[in-house]
Amino acid sequence: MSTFRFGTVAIAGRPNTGKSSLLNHLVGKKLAIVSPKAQTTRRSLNGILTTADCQYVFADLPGYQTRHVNVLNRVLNRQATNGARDCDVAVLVVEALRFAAADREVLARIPRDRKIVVAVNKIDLVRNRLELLPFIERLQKERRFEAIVPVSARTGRNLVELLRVVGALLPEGPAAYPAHQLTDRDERFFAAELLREKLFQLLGEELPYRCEVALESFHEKGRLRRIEATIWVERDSQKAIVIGARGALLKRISSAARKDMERLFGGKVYLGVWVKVKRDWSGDAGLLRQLGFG
Ligand SMILES: Nc1nc2c(ncn2[C@@H]2O[C@H](COP(=O)(O)OP(=O)(O)OP(=O)(O)O)[C@@H](O)[C@H]2O)c(=O)[nH]1
Ligand SMILES: [Mg+2]
Repeated sequence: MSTFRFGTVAIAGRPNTGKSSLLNHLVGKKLAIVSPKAQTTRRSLNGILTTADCQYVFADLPGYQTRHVNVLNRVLNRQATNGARDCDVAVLVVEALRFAAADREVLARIPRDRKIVVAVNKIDLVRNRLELLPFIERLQKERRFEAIVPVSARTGRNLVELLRVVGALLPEGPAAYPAHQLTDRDERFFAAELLREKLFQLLGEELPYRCEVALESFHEKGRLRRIEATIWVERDSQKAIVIGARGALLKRISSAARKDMERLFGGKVYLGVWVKVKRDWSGDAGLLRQLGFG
């Protein structure tokens, strides 16, 4: 009989390289929120995949960033750094044909003795595949990597190979979770995250960074879940934008979030959403702790 392997796999990288998309495709379920904007992920989550001979615990981490400085960004960077340290294997996600200072910063924070596999993501966007070879050769000069695997989190290309390579690096050991368990987070977590995802997807360039979501209540009665949430913004003017003319934008946001929640939870959802102002929440360590940031 072959041996069973178990381990944690940190998915690290600078913002927007496709870490959350990769986690979702690897576990086969959309758990992590995704948007075209950088710094979508603010709270790490584990996605668990159990195969015949391996249990992987993938940790989706916030993108490590150096462009903006405030208390929230420091908290996110700390999460990213700690996550890449506390794992058996780190998967460093980079974008195909792009490796620059921001990627190097992330790599520098992964301890020297950590096993690293580089996932060169978004290869579906590379027209000439031959260009990947010199790119991979350049990557090899950055650090001793266990492997460099070109993938696409969008199409799923080569993810089986990524799983094989990562699985072989995990230590031998028994599974820590039941085989059907997909994540360590509960429905409350996903409810708040799905609402925040809609803010990233439906608001303009800057506003999502001024917004945070807090769950007020979550009640399950039969197959109906009654969920109430607050969207925190930093100013009255932002509140007016999020609500929109006659509440139209807020209605679109809530309705999109509700549909995703119903899909994920497999039951009807009543969702009530309020928009409130908390001045400078992203710069206030006390408020951030109340909002659940460690
Ligand atoms: N074309 C293409 N786009 C991708 C691929 N993977 C992710 N994307 C897109 O890249 C954008 C960022 O994806 P995310 O998964 O949110 O990236 P992330 O690294 O988790 O970003 P942060 O949480 O902000 O650090 C989204 O628009 C995704 O749809 C891919 O393989 N191909
Ligand atoms: Mg993400």
